[in-house]
Formats: sequence, structure tokens, C-alpha cells
Amino acid sequence: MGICVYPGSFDPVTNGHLDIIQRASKTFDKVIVAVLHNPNKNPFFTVQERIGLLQETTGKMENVEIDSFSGLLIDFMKKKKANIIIKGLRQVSDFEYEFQMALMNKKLFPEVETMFMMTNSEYSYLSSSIVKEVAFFKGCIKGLVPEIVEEAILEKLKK
Ligand code: COD
Repeated sequence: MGICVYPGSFDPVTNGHLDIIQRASKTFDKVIVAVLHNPNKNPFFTVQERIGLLQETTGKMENVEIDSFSGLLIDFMKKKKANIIIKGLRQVSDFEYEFQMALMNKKLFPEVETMFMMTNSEYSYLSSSIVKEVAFFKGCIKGLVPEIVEEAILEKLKK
């Protein structure tokens, strides 16, 4: 079913993201996970660290490629010759934001199609920010992110 791009901050990747990547990899010939490099933001993990964690946690999925982009998503899509954007939806608040982005992306690049995947109910409350907040206050984040991501968060918090 062609090439799709799954864009995000992935700061860091959670089990919610991985569930979407896994389902997309079964639906599309190729999934490009695109990590946003936003020089105006101060992320917890650098782009290289986020890419590394994604590569390690998706290593077994052969049709998944990890890349990064800056600027407009549609310019990256054109470069990759992809016209399908995959987004995950957790709740109504996600929909409002995603709806606006999908329409703007369509306006900028009419060939683009945004497709939504419903979250796995197990992960519907999960976001990178909530995981970082819980970890910051020494709460347990087991089962919310892969073990290697948990270790990376705890290591970074020590510094
Ligand atoms: N279950 C299911 N889906 C989830 C879960 C979960 N538990 N957690 C997150 N997701 C989904 C999100 O809904 C999103 O679709 C995706 O996973 C990535 O999430 P995040 O939080 O890592 O990334 P965001 O939402 O910060 O990413 C925003 C983008 C980078 C996609 C966006 O800002 C963008 O496209 N920027 C580029 C600039 C651009 O082109 N702007 C114009 C757009 S109109």
C-alpha cells in the first residue's frame, strides 16, 4: 500500500508510538518515521538520541526507516516521494489539532493524504511529556516505554 511517513517529536518514543509504527508496518510497504528537528525548541533528547532510540526499538521491523526533518513536513514528503501521512489519535483534543494540520498540509500539497490510526486503548493516556514528568518525580514508567528508553531517561535525569 505504498510509502507512509509517521512524523513526530518522539522525545522520546513511547509504547504508544511503537504500537502505531508496528501497525503501520503491517499495512504499508514502507514506513518512514520522521523525527522533527526544531531549533526553536529545547528537547529532552537530541535528534540523534531520539533517532538512536527509535532505531533500537524498531530494529526488528524490516520495512521501517528512521529519518529526521526540519521545516515543513510536506517538503520532506516530496523529497521522499511519499504522499501518505500517518497520525495517531488518542482523544478528541488530538483530533482538533490533527484536523487543522491535515487540512493545512492538504492545502500546501494536494496529493497528500493524512490517515489516522486509533490508539491502542492500553496506551490512550500515554504521551512523551507525561512519561518524562512521571520519571522526573521518580514515579514508575515501566511498561510505558521500552526498557532501553526507560534507562536512557533515568540516565539523562541523573545529569
Ligand atoms: N497512541 C497513539 N498515538 C500516539 C500516542 C499514543 N499513546 N502518543 C503519540 N501519538 C501520536 C500523536 O498523536 C502524533 O500523531 C504522533 O504520535 C507523534 O506524537 P509526538 O507527540 O511525538 O509528536 P508531535 O505531535 O509533537 O509532532 C508534531 C509534528 C512534528 C508532526 C508537527 O509539528 C509537524 O508536522 N511539524 C512540521 C512543521 C510543519 O509542517 N508544520 C505545518 C503543519 S500544518
